[in-house]
Amino acid sequence: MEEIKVKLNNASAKFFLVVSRFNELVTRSLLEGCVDELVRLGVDEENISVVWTPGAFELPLVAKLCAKKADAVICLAAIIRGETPHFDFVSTEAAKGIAQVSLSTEVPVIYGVITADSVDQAVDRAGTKLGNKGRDAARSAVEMVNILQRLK
Ligand code: INI
Repeated sequence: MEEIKVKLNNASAKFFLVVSRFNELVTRSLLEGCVDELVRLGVDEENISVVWTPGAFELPLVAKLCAKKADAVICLAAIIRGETPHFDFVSTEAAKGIAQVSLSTEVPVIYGVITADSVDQAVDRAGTKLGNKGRDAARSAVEMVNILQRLK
């Protein structure tokens, strides 16, 4: 039986981080956690580029263009439920779009998106009580780059 398990570090891969400016208080913390974790995993800061988008809805298109230049793209956003159905439209399209970009480009596009009912819940997942989803996204990105390098 062959079992593929890859290491969780990579010194030479290039990462594009696509970050939503909507709920910037939260997404800046996701970005900080993500960059810090990438560097801890051996990624050279020179190999990290950051692109800001207006909101989560715009992540897929920008991620698609970034995928042409990167070994992995990490999408970071915070979608917080409000009084309108906007939350459902934005979160569905962001998730669907990110998955589509990854499958069509064969570049890992990581879903580092918090969906929460309140700002407090989002903050909990952006570096306080419940970890930092940006850090989790960094680890997933490095692992996926290494898996693809092994499989291709
Ligand atoms: N974008 C987010 O990233 N988070 C949200 O919580 C959010 N809400 O709730 O509206 C949001 N909306 C903006 C959207 O992503 C687009 O930028 C906008 O609709 C323009 O296309």
